[in-house]
Amino acid sequence: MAGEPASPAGPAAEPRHGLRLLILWIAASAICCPLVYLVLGPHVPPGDMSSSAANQQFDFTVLATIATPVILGVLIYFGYALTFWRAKPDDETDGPPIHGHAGAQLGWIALTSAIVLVLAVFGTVELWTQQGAGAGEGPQPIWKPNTSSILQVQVIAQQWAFTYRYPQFGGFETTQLELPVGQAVAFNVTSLDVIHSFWAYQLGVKADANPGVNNIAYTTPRQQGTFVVRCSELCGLWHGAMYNYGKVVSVSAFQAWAHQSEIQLASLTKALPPYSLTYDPTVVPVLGKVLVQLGLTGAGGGYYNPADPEQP
Ligand SMILES: [Cu+2]
Repeated sequence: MAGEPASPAGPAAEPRHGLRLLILWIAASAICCPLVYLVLGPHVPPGDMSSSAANQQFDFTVLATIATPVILGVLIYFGYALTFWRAKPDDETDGPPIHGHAGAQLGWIALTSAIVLVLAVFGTVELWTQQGAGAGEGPQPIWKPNTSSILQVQVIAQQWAFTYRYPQFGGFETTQLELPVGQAVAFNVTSLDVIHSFWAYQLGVKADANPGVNNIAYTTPRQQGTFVVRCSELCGLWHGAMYNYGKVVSVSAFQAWAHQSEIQLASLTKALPPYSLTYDPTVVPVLGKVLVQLGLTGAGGGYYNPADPEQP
């Protein structure tokens, strides 16, 4: 200590830095871990609007809670070293020599390995029990919801919009995405041109949209409300404008909307290619001409092109 006479006991007078650090670290972790899990957790994106979103929020919260003691350990050591091991002005002497410590090295390897392996098991279980956790599982999903009642929604990405077909309601196609609350949904995601990515942010759903591929993602909406749909794969000039909003509504409101859309869009649906899991992109320009000839492009299911000033 400054001003004190040098102790004849020498190093024996050093405080027990390791013990101090350990106590500081345990106390800070005991305070901060519950705060991260209980207070921050409910605000972690993407929220809990659907089963997959809630699942992701839980996973992120668990990871943040596990990371908290690691971050605290680094910051506390950093702060402690700056405070107590700072070189005094004009002190040009060397610090004490550092020796290897087999126990610390083995402990470090064992602990970090255990954390990684436990998290690998945790991640696999979370994917499995949550039917792919809202991610695209490809054309033959290995994890499916435990129910035969699944609403099929086809997501058709194209430069630069998403359209949706509802095969259980006559296969009508629309630019509006509506889903019933509490109902398992299978998104069948495909593309008509380049690679896009269907990202329904608040639903915690993200699946690549590849031409000629049916990429399936599952979720179950839990709350009514609006969610954002964005393209999450750079897909050309108007990629940034490739977004809109979807809605989760009551089951009765969804049924009414779907039946009404089926009837209203019936003439357009007849001109569309029959519902299929993928579409031949070379047919699309021909289809566009047919729709124009039939005067059907303004019927709500047309291919909106933001680059074309002629379109509404
Ligand atoms: Cu896109």
